[in-house]
Amino acid sequence: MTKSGFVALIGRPNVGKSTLMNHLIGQKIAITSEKAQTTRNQIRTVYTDERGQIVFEDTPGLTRAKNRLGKFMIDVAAKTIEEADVILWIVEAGGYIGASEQEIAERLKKVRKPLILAVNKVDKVKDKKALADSLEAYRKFASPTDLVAVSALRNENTDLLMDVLYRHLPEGPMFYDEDTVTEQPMRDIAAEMIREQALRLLRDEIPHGIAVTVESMKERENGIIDLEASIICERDSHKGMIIGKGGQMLKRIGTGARIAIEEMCEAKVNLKLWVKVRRDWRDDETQLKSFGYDARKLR
Ligand SMILES: Nc1nc2c(ncn2[C@@H]2O[C@H](COP(=O)(O)OP(=O)(O)O)[C@@H](O)[C@H]2O)c(=O)[nH]1
Ligand SMILES: [Mg+2]
Repeated sequence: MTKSGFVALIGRPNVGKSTLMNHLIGQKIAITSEKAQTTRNQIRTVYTDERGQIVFEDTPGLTRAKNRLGKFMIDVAAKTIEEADVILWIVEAGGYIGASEQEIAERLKKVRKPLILAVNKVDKVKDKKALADSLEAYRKFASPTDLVAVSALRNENTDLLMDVLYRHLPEGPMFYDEDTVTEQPMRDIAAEMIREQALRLLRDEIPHGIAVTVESMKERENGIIDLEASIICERDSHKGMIIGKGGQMLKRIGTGARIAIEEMCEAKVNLKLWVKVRRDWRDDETQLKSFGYDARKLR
C-alpha cells in the first residue's frame, strides 16, 4: 500500500519554508526572497515516488497582521493546518526562540497531528556545539514528534526529512497523477515571478504593497508567449520608484521576470508590464479578492 497525504509547511516569516518546499519537490514553484511576507497564499505542490505521494502546502509566515491582507495570510496558514495530515514546522537554527515561535506553539497545542520540526539554515551555524544546543532548545520547546536539522539552500538532509515525512503519512491512494507537480495555473506562477523580481529589486516598504495581475497570456503559433501584466502599488510615489529613472527599474524587473518565466515555460516570452496605483488596496476587501487573496477560495 502506498502512503499519501497533506503536509502543511508553517513557521514565522523568512525561515525558508518556500525554499525548502522547492528543494523537496526538486523544482522552483514558490517564489522566495530575503524579505519577510513573500508568500501570500497557499501554494500546493505534489511529490510522487515509489513510496507514495506527498502534497505539500506552503503557507504565508505566521506573524501579527497589520492589515486585511495580513489577516488573510494568517487565515491561509490556519486553514492549511486544519486540513493537513502532518505539520512541518520550520524554524531557524541558532535563532533565539521568540514571540512568533511562542504563538505558533500556542496555536499547535490543540492540533492532534504528527508535528515534524525542521530546523533550517544549519549552514549558518558554524559552531557544532552551538548547533547542538540550538537543536536541543527547540526539542525542549516544541516537543515535536520528530526533529530534523536541514539546510534548504544546500539541500542538506532533505532526503532524511522526506523519509521522516513518509513515516508519519497515512496509507492511502494517490490524489494526483504521478507527473503532477502543481496545479497552480501558469499565469499565477508568472504573476508571482514578476512579484519576486519586485521583491528582489525594490527597497523598503514598496514591495510589500505590490500585487501583480496577469491581464493576458497567449501562445502564438510559432510558440512565443505574449504576456501582459500589471504591477499594482499603493501610492503615486511608489509608482515612480517602480518605474525608476528613465524606466530603468521597470526594465530590470521585466527582464528578470521574463528570464524566469521563459525558463518555466520553456518558450520565448514577450512581456509587457504596466504600473497601476490602487490606493491602500491591502485594506480593501474587494480589491484583495480581485488580486486572488480570497478566503472563500481556500481549499
Ligand atoms: N543560509 C541559508 N539561507 C536560507 C536557507 N533556506 C532559505 N534561506 C534564505 O532565507 C530567505 C527566506 O527564504 P524563503 O524561502 O522565502 O522563506 P519563507 O518566508 O519562510 O518562505 C531567502 O533569502 C532564502 O534564500 C538555508 O538553508 N540556508
Ligand atoms: Mg515563503
